[in-house]
Amino acid sequence: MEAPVRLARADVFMLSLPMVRSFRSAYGKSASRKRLIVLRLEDRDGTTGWGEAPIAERPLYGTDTAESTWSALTDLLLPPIIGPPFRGAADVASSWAGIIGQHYAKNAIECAVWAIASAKLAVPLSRLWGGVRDAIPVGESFPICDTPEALLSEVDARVREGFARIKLKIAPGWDVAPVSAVRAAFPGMPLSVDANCGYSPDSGPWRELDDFGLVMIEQPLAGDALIEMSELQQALQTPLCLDESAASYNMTRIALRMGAGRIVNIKPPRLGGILPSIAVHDLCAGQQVPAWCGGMLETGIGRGFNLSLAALPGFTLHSDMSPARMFYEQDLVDPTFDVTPDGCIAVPTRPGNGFPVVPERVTACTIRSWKSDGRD
Ligand code: OSB
Ligand code: MG
Repeated sequence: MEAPVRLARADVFMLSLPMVRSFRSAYGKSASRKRLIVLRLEDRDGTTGWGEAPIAERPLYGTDTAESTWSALTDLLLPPIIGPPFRGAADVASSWAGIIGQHYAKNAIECAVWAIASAKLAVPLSRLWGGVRDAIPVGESFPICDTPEALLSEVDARVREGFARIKLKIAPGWDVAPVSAVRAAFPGMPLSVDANCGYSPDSGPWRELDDFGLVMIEQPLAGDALIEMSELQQALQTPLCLDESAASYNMTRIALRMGAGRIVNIKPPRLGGILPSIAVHDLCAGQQVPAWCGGMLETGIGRGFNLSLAALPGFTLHSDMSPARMFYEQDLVDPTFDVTPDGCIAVPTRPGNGFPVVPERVTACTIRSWKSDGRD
C-alpha cells in the first residue's frame, strides 16, 4: 500500500542533543551530547513527515558519519527529489539506485516519505508494512560500567520496570566477570552480549561465554571477518548474531550462507531503509533465522519507525528499544513511549510519524540547518 508523494520542501537539522549519561561500548565512551540528524519533508498538499539519521560523529560502528550523511542528504539525495512526482517510497528509493552507501541518509529520507504516505492514507506504518503485532517485547542494552556491582544495580532497576531481556555490552576486560554476576543474579532471564567487533578470534573468552546459556553473542569479531565468524560459530553452541556484518541485504545473505551467524539484528539506518530491512526480514523468515530490531540510541522519531517495523512476524526475539529517557534529557516527540510492566512497548497506531514530533524541541538543539530551494 503506497500513496503518491510530490515533495515541495525539505528541511534538514544537525542536532546536538544533551545526554543524561554517556554510553560506553567496545567503541569507547560516547560524548555527553549526541550528534544526530533529523529531517522534515513536506508534500505539496501540506502533509509532513520526519525522518532521523542516528549517526555518530566518528566512523566507528560504520563508515558513515554526521558530516558524510549531511553532505549526502543536502548535496546528493534531497535536491533531485524535490519537485518531481513519485508513486511512493519505493519509487523515491529507486531514484538513488546507482548511488552506493549513504545508508543513514537514504533511510532518513525513506522513513520521512513513509510517514507522509501513512498520513495521507490514514493507515499506521506497521499496517503499511505488514505488521502483525501490537506490542513489541523489548530488552535493554547495558553499557559498560565501572564495576559489576554498578551494572547489577542498573540491571535490577530495569528489570523492575519490565525489560524482559538483558543485553550487556562487552569488551576485553569487561566480559566474563559482569556476565557471570548478571547470570547469577537473574538466572532465568534471557541474557545476551554485544561485543561490537571488539575481539580477535584468539582473544575472546569464547569457552566461558559459551557456558552461560546466552541467547546470542552479538558481533564478536570485525564486521567483514566473515570467515573467522563462521569458524567461531562452528566452535560454539551459542548462536552468533550479525550486527555490523549485516551491512546490506546482500552482505547479510552472504554472511548467512557462510554460517557466520544464526541470528540477525535488523537496523534500518545500517541497511539503508525500510525496504531493505523488510527484504532482510523476509530473507530471515524464509530460512527460519530469528531476527530482532536493533537500535542506535534513536530519539522517538527513529524509534517510531523501529517499533512499527518490529511488528512484522519474523521479529521473533526481543528488540533493543529503550525509551529515549534512558539517554536524553528530553525526547523530540511528545507524547513519547515507555515500557509496560509486561516488558513490551506498544506499536504506534497513529498514522504518519508514530509519535508527534515537537518542532520547537528540534530547533532548540539545532546547530546547523539546511532547506531545499524552491517554493517556500
Ligand atoms: O551495537 O547495537 C549496537 C548503539 C549505537 C550503535 C550500535 C549499537 C547500539 C546499541 C544501543 O546497542 C541499543 C539501543 O538503541 O537501544
Ligand atoms: Mg550491536
